[in-house]
Amino acid sequence: MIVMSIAGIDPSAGAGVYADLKTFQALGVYGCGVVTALTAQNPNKVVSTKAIEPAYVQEQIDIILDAYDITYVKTGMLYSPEIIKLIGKKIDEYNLKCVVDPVMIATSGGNLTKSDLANALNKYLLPKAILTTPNIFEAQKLTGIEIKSKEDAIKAIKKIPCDCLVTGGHLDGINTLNIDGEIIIEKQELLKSDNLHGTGCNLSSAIVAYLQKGNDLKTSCFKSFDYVYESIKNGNYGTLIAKI
Ligand code: PXL
Repeated sequence: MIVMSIAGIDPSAGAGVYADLKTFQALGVYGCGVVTALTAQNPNKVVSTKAIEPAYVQEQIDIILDAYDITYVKTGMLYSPEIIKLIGKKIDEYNLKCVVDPVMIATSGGNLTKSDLANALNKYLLPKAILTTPNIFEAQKLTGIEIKSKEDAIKAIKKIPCDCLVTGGHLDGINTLNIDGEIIIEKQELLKSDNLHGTGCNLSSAIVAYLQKGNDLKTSCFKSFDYVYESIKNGNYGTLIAKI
């Protein structure tokens, strides 16, 4: 029952690897965490990031997979095209099933990476992923299609080179999914909250946890909507409301 997150560190632990590990734990799976970058931030702002060298990211992945038989992996903040390319290679090498949270912009609105990662994601990673979970801004960057409505989201999702969930947090709660060519719309109630930091991280790691537990992709997405909804209700402290 072992899964892996490959992402950045947020020391406030609402987002990034620390948050992913807590979600894995809350949902009853053991998680490993490979670090791609450090950040200095709190839930309101990111003040700086420090990348880990791609060769050292590789060393972490190889030593974990030397010891553990892992299938399901999620990626979060990958920081650079070099690291994105590396993860694409590792998916092939170890036959990984990867959920890609194409982190480019935080829920708080701040850019999390210096370079434009959309091209690298489209070229090296998304074609090898089992699912990607962009918010509307990330989906816009990946496809070049401006998203202001459900119809825009459907147009964009068809251009993304893998199964995809465009999250509805910035689109009136309308989640748009493309799973095996089936377009699914799932509208959720939006909760008022002053802490939405890390909701995207928690969503994608919940999907991986539910997949590991034997659910199919669509079921894993729907169960994860409920998990994140309950987390936000609890001030976005998901582990307090473990629903196993
Ligand atoms: O939620 C996106 C995200 C991912 N990874 C790290 C982050 C954030 C948002 O702040 O800090 C490390």
